[in-house]
Amino acid sequence: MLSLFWLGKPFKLCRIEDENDGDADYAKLNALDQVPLLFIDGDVITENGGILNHIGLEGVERGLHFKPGTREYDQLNRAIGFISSDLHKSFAGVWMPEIFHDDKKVQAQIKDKVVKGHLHDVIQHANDHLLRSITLYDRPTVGDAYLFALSQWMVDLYDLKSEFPNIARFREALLKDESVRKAVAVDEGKLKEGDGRDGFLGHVEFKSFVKEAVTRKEARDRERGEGEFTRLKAAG
Ligand SMILES: N[C@@H](CCC(=O)N[C@@H](CS)C(=O)NCC(=O)O)C(=O)O
Repeated sequence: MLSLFWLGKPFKLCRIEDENDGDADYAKLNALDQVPLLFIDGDVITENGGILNHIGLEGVERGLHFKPGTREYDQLNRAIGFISSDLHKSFAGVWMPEIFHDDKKVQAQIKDKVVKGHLHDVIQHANDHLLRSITLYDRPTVGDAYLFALSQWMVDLYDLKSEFPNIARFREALLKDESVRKAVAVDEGKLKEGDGRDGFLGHVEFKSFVKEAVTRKEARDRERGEGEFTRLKAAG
């Protein structure tokens, strides 16, 4: 979401306030039933890496990504890969310990072990090797937007200033940015309306979004004579 604020093109947000608000038809948009999802011109893009590269390449001139074929482009994709596969997924033991064990007591032990062990090590890597200065690449990119979103989850788990000082400095620097503060306010449910200045046009309700998006996606798939992954399957 932060990367969309930085891009500045018109967008609406759809939030799932409560998992019980689920809509079975959402799986027609993302068979993994996960967020985030970017719906653009009747097409669906899922996976943080897929979405961020799309937004980033729209915003190369704004500094959100780098031109394909450059060393910086490869480096930023590498960073997004690390953030997506290592860092993001390492929170699973904290947010969803039930996928590892049914017993609540064991779940609490899993969470504790992950926070003190594996997750700590991965954040340490980000702190020591990923953050060269106060941002990933001397200017805020879509990678920084992703890292910032995950750093929001770290705040309640760690004393960032003493344990991961580079992450703490990174957050402090980004929080001076008006778009970052807006994105946080939206995330906390404190900002509902957009004034369109930075592209934000407010919210769209979940069920009506799913209904319209499914209709448009199916029409688009029919036009092209393909479903998701058809071409990939044919190639593979
Ligand atoms: N590989 C996906 C992971 C996305 C992900 O883990 N999303 C979580 C929220 S942070 C989710 O939707 N969880 C619900 C579920 O898995 O049912 C990506 O990078 O976008």
